[in-house]
Amino acid sequence: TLEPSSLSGDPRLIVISNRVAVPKARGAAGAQGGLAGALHAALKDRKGLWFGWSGQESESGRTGHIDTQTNDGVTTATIDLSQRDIDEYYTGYANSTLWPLFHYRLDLAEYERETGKGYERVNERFAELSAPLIEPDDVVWIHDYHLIPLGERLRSRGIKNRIGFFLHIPWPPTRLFVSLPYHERLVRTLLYYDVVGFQTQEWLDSFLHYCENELRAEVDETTGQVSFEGRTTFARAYPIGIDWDQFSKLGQTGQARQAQQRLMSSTRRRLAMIGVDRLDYSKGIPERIDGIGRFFDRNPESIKDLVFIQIAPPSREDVESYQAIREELERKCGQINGARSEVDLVPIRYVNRGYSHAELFGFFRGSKIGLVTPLRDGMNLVAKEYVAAQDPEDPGVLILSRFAGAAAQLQDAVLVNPHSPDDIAHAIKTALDMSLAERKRRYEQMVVTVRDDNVQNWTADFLRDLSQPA
Ligand code: ADQ
Repeated sequence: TLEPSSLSGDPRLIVISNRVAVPKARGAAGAQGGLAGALHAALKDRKGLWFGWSGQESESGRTGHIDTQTNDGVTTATIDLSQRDIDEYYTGYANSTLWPLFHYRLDLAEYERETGKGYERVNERFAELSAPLIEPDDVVWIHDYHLIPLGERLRSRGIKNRIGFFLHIPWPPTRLFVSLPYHERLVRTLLYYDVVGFQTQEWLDSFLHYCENELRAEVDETTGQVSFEGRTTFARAYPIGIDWDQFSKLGQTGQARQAQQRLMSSTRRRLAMIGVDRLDYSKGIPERIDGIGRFFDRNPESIKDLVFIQIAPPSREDVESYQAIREELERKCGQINGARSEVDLVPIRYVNRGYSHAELFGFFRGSKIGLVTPLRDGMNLVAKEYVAAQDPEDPGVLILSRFAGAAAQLQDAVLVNPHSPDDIAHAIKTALDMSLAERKRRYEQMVVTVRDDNVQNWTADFLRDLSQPA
């Protein structure tokens, strides 16, 4: 019998990312959301393979043990890492060097030789263990800042396949990026890919600027073609989206309805404003709380009409700056609540846990204002989920940072400078005063983008470019 993959003629797909979302984790509360589902769908269509770290610590990574499982036509192949690998590659270079630098936080970026070496060592280990799994016609798609050098490492092992790379986070301006020791070495490895994808034109432009001005590569800005040392790479913007079909259906689930009900009955007549983020300094949560504090200072009478709910499960707790942000947030929420609460009235509810997408849908729908105010964000899918969850007849207002990648697409949000408490306070006032007609007009513009630029189209666009030699 003909398999679907041979019917469509698509080559087999290999996805390589730091972590692998095993099928049973789908739909569970967590930070992988629509992306894991979309990659699974693409892998399923093409009888693909997903390779990455298991998330487990053990010495077996050294012996080259690969744990393989096949479910639903998708094979996952995972390896463990040693504690030293995790400390240097993951907690160290990826999350304490590249993450802060790429989010414009030079003040938090640590430049340590040892972790840089660990990063290269683990990328080499990924290449060593994944290369034998790659067959000549496979198309290989590598994800995110943990694995920038992996394509070049695979090439050095003789892999000639089409290999693409997608960066989920911003690409910083050249003047910041050159503060990274060995920055040129890192960018050179990117030019071994056939296609390099970014979330927005802005990040793409920064990358091309570096290639042209630091590397002296030949750059065609209209096509994104970068020619360097006899090789050609295409750099393009592919804005990621949500799984619209799956997410928009959640509104019909009992879980979503109950969550909305629970939220609304607990706030009684007060209007809910909501923020949902991983607890990360890039998300601008303390700055958001300052903005809300400023709003209450200016409009003390509104304490009885408004409640702000911040959902933020801890992440990357091994990194010091993440412990610091957690403490800062607890202090700020405590201060505002201490100063402004009544016995039966607490202005800020701060919840340190994750929820399922169905529950989040209900919370979003029950909230008249969605506050998405990262200081810097590759895209930000929460902004899109908030829009997707609104009632078309009575939609809430999205307040969105102009520094989120999503702002390039969601121009009908109320755009703010997340560093400015005044700006956030003013935006809240604007949202509260907004007429139904205006709310609907903005929602209708945004929902078209959220629906059409969905994660399936993102996958298809990237793989189309990767599969066709240009
Ligand atoms: P993240 O920084 O994790 O992703 P984001 O895109 O906002 O940021 O969120 C990803 C998913 O996590 C969303 O589906 C969201 O619902 C879920 N999530 C967030 N907080 C949650 C919570 N408290 N409880 C449950 N689920 C929660 C990185 C980049 C982004 C980019 C994505 C995808 O930093 O800029 O949009 O990858 O490319």
